[in-house]
This record gives sequence, structure tokens and C-alpha cells, in this order.
Amino acid sequence: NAPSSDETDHVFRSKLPDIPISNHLPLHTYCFENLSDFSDRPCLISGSTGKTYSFAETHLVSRKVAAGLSNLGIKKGDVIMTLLQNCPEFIFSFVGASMIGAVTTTANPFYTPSEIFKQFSASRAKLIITQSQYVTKLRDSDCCENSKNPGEDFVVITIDDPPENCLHFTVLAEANESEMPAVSIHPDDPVALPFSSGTTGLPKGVILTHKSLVTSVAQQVDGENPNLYLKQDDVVLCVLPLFHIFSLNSVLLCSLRAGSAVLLMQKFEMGSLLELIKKHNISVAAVVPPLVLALAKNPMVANFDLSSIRIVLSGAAPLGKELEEALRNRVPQAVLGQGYGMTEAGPVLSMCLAFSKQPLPTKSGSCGTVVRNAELKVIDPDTGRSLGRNQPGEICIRGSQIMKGYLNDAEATANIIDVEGWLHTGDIGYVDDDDEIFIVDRVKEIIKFKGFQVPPAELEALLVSHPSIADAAVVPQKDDVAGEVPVAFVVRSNDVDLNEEAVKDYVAKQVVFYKKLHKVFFVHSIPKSAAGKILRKDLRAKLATATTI
Ligand code: 4UU
Repeated sequence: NAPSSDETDHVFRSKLPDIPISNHLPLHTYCFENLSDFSDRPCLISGSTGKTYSFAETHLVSRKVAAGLSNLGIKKGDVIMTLLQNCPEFIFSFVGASMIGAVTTTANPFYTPSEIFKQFSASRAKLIITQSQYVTKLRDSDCCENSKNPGEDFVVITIDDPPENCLHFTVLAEANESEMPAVSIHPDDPVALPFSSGTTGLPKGVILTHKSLVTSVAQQVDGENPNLYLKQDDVVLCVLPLFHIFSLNSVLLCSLRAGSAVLLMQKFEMGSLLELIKKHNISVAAVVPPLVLALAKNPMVANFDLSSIRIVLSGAAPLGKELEEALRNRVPQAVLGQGYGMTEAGPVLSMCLAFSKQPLPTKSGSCGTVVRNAELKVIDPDTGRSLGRNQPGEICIRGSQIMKGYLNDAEATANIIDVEGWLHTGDIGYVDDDDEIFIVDRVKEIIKFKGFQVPPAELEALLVSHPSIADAAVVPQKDDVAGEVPVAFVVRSNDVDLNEEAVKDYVAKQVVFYKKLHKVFFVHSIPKSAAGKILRKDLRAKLATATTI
């Protein structure tokens, strides 16, 4: 990351003016700062049960959970892990932990035991909040290298009937809020620890501080003319998983701050989604491209009234123009646009300006304009020189919203944030004459399956641990539904009988569904640079052109 001189940098800014941001406040204080304006309005609505918590109730239960966590010995700086599908308890846990200065690492409940334990160990979490059905994953001693026992070596809390050695969520939710300890929180203290592989390697803990998240939320929903204008009578769809930063930040935290209701869905199912849109008059929908595809193409959708929807915010993966147009036919009254985020960036880099209170015209296919109170530049990935408009290069972002760094990994942090504070995204894009950002490619390794991260390094490590595999490389292949799917190039060591199915099975048993290999190509060698780096570009090119390899 060659430092470049500021004087020669072409820096892009939002069209909206900078605003004062209260990023000296702890995240929970900031989110509930305007609580008295809407304390009795609905805050969280459970899609499955219809149970609703007002803002005042949400705040109260969160304080109880803060006291309950403290009673269980959780202190400032400690990490708790949520292993939950979307549910009100997720929010109480996250906000409650924030209130005592603790940090939440959010994990995917569909992870395999080994994936859970990697995150659990790396984050040194002291407690897990989960559903009883996932507790067996924590008991799978084959996978916990440290063979710790749930309930004995760490506390496990379930939101439903607790299995042996586990506690019920009521130990938190029914604690006495007056027992919540007073802690002093510094803006640079961590509050969230999502995991991301960033531009290279294995998943790493991303330290998001109170200041980063407050800044990011404010960049979206604060000011006279907010970039993402959420109103108190909005009902915001929360079907994307809260363990991913898109939903956590742009759906949950933004709605808490703005006073909008959050409609929680445990999982995506078209029939119930359509019913819920009608029943609750959902007005803002945060989606990923595969969901746009389903909404645009599924014949069921035509029979439902979607007229309550006024905003569709798509993110986490590229949204094609054709798909956007197809969705427009289904929700002609709504504003469709994209947000562009990256966990390490806090996460939002850019947001569609047609979502603002005084909307600006935007173009189909654009990822929005850089958020306010931030700087964006596009650099030549080889020389580090910053580029002007309409020239594609690596997108870099700077501002108080970006992560503090990776957990216990100064080297990886220094590789992604340069000495001038620019975060290098590994995305290739350009800024056009109207300040709109278009992403055209990615120079980083990461594969995105329906917006989920698939780190090739993780799959390659698994593959070479197979006794009959000498070398392997994993790259993305384009897919109409998922966007991209992981495929592997494998060099057999000796066993000529090793076939595609065996390799796929071997990986499938050890990873969450979206990391499964979709194809295996047997090759004699993996192309590498002189320094030993896999030449992924060559493999991607091979995939794009050849029908047989
Ligand atoms: C093309 O995907 C995310 C966060 C997404 C997000 C968050 C808040 C979107 C809108 C919002 O409001 O984070 P990660 O870390 O899982 O993945 C980051 C990568 C990016 O670097 C880029 O390659 O996901 C890809 N990506 C996109 N690509 C994210 N958004 C987009 C997009 N178009 N709109």
C-alpha cells in the first residue's frame, strides 16, 4: 500500500453536506437518544408470533439483559457470542452487552461445529446465546480443539427450553435493571466483532467500535436531509440475518435511531414474506440480489398487494440492471437502489441518494454515492496513484466509521488500512460524472454466494488436509441465482480414484451450506506466481472461457 500524497489525490465526497455526528456517545445511548419521541411506538415485531415490543420495552429489556450479563460475570471488554436466527432476543443481547461495555461477536447458527468453535476461540467469547437446537453443535467434541464443555467451561443461554447445563434467557431478561453496573465507555472501545476474511486469508474478527457504528448509522439516517430517510411510521423488513453487518447496521441500528419498527423474520420463505408485507404494511425492504430475483420472478408475488413498499435497498452483492428493471414492474411505486458495504468499512461506503429526504435522481446499476462525513478515492491497484472520474480502480474509503482493525492481527490490519487511514476494499469500481459509484470487479479472493462470504483460503486449507490432495485452489464461478459459487481446482497426490463427488462430500461435511463446492476440476498443477501466490485471475479466466478444463 504505497502512501500517496494528499495534494494529488482525487477525493470524492457526498453531495450531501457533512453534519455534526454525536460519535462521542456509546452506541446504545446514541441509538436510543430520541426514545422519548416514540417510546410507545412499535420497535420490534416478531413475524412468526406477532409479538411486539415498543421502544420503551425494548430499552427496558435490554437494560435487564445488561444487568443479567453482569450478574453472570460479564464485564467491560468481555465478548459474548450470539448464535441466533433473527429474533427479539438477538437485539436485547446485542444492546444489553453494549450497555455494560461488552462486545458481541455474531455467528451464523447454520455454521458447523468447527466453524463455530473457530470464531468462539478466536474471539475468546465467555458466553453463548443460542437456540436449544444448536446446543448439540457446541457439544460436538470432535471439533472443539480445546474440548471445552458447554455449561461447564463457558455459559450457554438458550432463548427456548434449555437443555442440560444451559440457562434460560429469563436469567437475563428478568434481571433487575437497577443492578446494571455503571461503566464508562470510550468511543474507541469495541462493541461488535463480526468476522470477515476481508481481502485475503481466513476469517478475522473485525473490531467495530462505538464510534465506528455511531458514525456509520449517522451517515445514513441523521441530518436535516438524511441519506436513508427512515420515518417513525416505517416498518422495516428484517429478513436478512442480523449476524451479518448489513442487517445489523442498516436495518436494526438505523431503525432504532430513527424510530422505525423492525419486522423480524427468522428465515426467508416467500409465502410468509408476502403475507407479512400485507399484514404489517412493510414500507422499507433491505434485500440481497437473490431476494430481488425471487420477488421479480416468483409468480406468487403477482397475487399480492405490495403497494406499502416505498424503498427497496439492495446490497452485499452486485445487482444487475435487468433484475432491477424486473423488480420495478412488481413495485412501480417504490424507489429501488443499492447500498455498498463491507464489514471492515463499518460497513457502509455508499448509499443511493434517491433514498434521501430530498431525493436526487440516480441511475440503475449504481451502488449509490459515498456517504457524508467520509472520503472515497479510486486508485490504480498497481501504482497506488489516485484516479479521476470514470476510471475504474480499487475503491478506498476513509472516515471515523471504518473498523479499528482486525482482532489480534496487526499485520492483516496494516495490509488493509494504509498509514494515511485509507481502507483498501479490494473492489474495482469507478465514480461517474454525477458522483455515482459503479462496481465492476473484485481484486480480492472472497467469493460471495447470495451475499454470504465464502473465503477461498478456508476451503483450500480443508482440501489440502485431505490425504489424497496435493494442492488446491478455490475460485468463484458466475451463477444466475447465487451470483457466484465456489469451485475448486484440485491436484491429486497419488490416489487416481479420488473423484469429484468424494472431494465435494469431504468439504460439504465440514462447512455451512453456502461454502459447499459446486464443481471440482482435477488438474496437474495450480498456477502460482514466483512468490507462491495462487494466480486466481488465470483460474477465473480459464473458467469463463473453457467448457471443459
Ligand atoms: C456489489 O456485504 C457486506 C455489506 C453490505 C452492506 C451493508 C450495508 C450493504 C448495504 C448496506 O447498507 O459486507 P461483507 O463484508 O460481507 O462483503 C463486502 C463485499 C464488498 O467488498 C463487495 O465486494 O461485498 C461486496 N458488495 C457489493 N458488491 C457489497 N455491497 C455490494 C454492492 N454491489 N451493492
